[in-house]
Amino acid sequence: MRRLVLATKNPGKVVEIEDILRSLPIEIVAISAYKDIPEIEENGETFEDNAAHKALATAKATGEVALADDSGLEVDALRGAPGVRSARFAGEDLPRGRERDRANYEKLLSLLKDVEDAERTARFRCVVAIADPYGKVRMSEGVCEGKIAFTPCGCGGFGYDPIFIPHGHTRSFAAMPQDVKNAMSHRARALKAALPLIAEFFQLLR
Ligand code: ITT
Repeated sequence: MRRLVLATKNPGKVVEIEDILRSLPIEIVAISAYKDIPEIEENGETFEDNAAHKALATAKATGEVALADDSGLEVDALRGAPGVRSARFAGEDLPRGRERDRANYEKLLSLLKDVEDAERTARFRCVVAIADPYGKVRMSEGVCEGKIAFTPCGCGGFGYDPIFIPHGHTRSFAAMPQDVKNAMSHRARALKAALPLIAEFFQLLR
């Protein structure tokens, strides 16, 4: 069995990535299973910078192939914000979790309070990076277009899911079953594009 380490501390991402990559003949282990991994700083200006940095640092620290996801929400009326700063939009010091998620989307809703329906277009973007301990990195990207709701709805998923309505749907990501989100999400698209890259990494390490 070959091992792929998920270089993320976000439990919502872990659930989705494990679900989407379930059919691969590899063992998938979250970084939380490892002790004494140094904290990985995330201060790049792009999703690519952050994803590559997280994957490489994790591959080097564990000695395994690592997969990282850097993602965020781009709102047109806010000229692409919160973008790479999506996780810490409401404040740098808030601890990870439901309260921070709520603070982030409440801030977004308040910034958009005077923005009408047609102007509430947005997209989730996800860059997946795969790296090995020798320094090789490959990346893929996925996008999911949609719009920002006026009020939060649903309790599934994580992050901005309660306020994001994917294009062609009437329910938010948080109001859909997980498998419906996973069939169309930015993360699912980036991971699908990453499948040949993952295969390539495991052949090279054979
Ligand atoms: P890791 O760096 O440990 O992976 P993180 O949550 O800090 O975890 P990011 O820096 O990539 O990850 O920030 C992504 C943020 O974008 C995430 O915290 C959410 O607020 C938001 N986000 C990304 N994908 C999302 C999704 O599918 N649904 C809702 N919000 C999402």
